[in-house]
Amino acid sequence: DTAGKVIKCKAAVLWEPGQPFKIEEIEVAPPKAHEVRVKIIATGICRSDDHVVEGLIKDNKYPVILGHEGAGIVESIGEGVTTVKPGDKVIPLFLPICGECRGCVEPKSNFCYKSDIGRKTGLMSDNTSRFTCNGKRIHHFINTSTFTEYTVVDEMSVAKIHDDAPLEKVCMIGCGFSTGYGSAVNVAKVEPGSTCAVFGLGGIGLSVIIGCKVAGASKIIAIDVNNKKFEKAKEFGATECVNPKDYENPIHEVIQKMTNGGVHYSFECIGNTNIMVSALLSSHVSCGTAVIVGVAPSVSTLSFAPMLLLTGRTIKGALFGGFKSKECVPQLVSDLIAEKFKVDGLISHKLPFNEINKGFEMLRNGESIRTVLKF
Ligand code: PAD
Ligand code: ZN
Repeated sequence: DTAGKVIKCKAAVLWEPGQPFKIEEIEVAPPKAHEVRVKIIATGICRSDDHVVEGLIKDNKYPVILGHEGAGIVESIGEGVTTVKPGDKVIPLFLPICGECRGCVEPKSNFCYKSDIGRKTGLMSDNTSRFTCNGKRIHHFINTSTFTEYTVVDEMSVAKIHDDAPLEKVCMIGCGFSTGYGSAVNVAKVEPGSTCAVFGLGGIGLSVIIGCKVAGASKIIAIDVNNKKFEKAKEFGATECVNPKDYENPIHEVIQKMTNGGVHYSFECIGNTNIMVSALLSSHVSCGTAVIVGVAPSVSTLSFAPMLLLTGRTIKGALFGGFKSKECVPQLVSDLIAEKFKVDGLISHKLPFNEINKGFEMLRNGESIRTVLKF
C-alpha cells in the first residue's frame, strides 16, 4: 500500500525549453487535503505541450512535467476528498471547476479562475509542488502533469469516469476531442445545413470536423498545408479539402469563392495569428462567426480592420470547447462507450512512455495526428 507515502516513479522532465524530455526517477509526495494522487495509464501528446517545449508560452515555469491529455486510476486521496476514491478511473482536467468563482457560477462560462492557464504558477492550488527530482523542485503544468507514472491533482481538476472506460482511448476526452468537438457544438453552435471551414487538421481540427458533422453542417471545408491530413479529414466528414499552397490567391478569397460569399462558421485550429484573420475573412460578411481554438504565442496580437466586425461578423474563442469540465467529461466518456462518437481515428500512433521524444518528433514533422503514450 502506497497511500500516505512518497512514491518513486518515472517521469518525463522538461528541464528547460528547447530541450528533449529526460526520463528521470522522481519523487511524488502524497496528496494533501482536497488533492488526489493518480496513476496515469495513458496520455496523448497535444500541440499545446509542444508550444511549451518551444518556449512560446511566456512565463511558463521550468523544470516542468508537461502533459494534460491523460487518463488513469486513483491511487490515493487526501483528507476531505468526496468525488473520487482509490481505484476509480479518472481523467485529469486542465481546466478545473472550483464551483465557486465568478467563472464557475456563470452558466455560460467554463473558465474557472483557479485555472493555472493564465496565472502560470506551475504549482498546486496551495502554491507548492508535489514533484521533486534529485532534490530539485519540479513544476506542475496546468493543473494536470500527465507525463509521469504518478501525478497529484486538486480534486477540482479531476473527474471520475465510467468503470468500463477504455483509458487508452478516453484520454482524448481530456483535451483534443472535447476541445474540437465542443468548439463546433457549444462555442459556434453549428446548425443543420450550415457551412463550415476548419483551418488545421491535427487532433483539434479533426475533432471540430466530427462536431460539425454531428451538428448537421452541409459543407465542411478542411484546410491544411499538409496533404497527408486530408484522408482522415474526409473520413471524419470533410466535404472538401483545400491546400492553400495550391492557390496563388489568399486562402480567404478561395473559401469566399467556394461558398459564394463565406462560411457560417470558421475555426482556427493551428495557433497562427495570420490564419486567425484568414478565418475571420473567410466567414460571411454579415452573419459569419470565426472561432479561435489554436493557442498563439503569448506575446502575439491580432490586427484587423474593425469594419470586418461592423458588418455583422462575430469572433470568439474558448478553452476546452466550452465544456464545464468536471460535469461534462463523465458524460462525454459515457457517450463514447455508447458509441455516440468515435475517437479511434484521432489516435494515429501508440508508443511506450519512454519513447515520448519520438512522439513529439512525429507531431513536429506532421507524421502523426495523436500519439498516445502507454505506461
Ligand atoms: P497539430 O499540430 O496536430 O495540428 C495543426 C495542423 O495545422 C497541422 O496539421 C499543420 O499541418 C496545420 N498547419 C500549420 N500551419 C498551417 C497553415 N499556415 N495553414 C494551414 N494549416 C496549417 O496541433 P493540435 O491539433 O494538437 O492543436 C492545434 C492548436 O490548438 C494548437 O495551437 C494548440 O495549442 C491548440 C489547442 N487549444 C486548446 C483550447 O482549449 N483552445 C486545447 C488544445 C489545443
Ligand atoms: Zn491540449
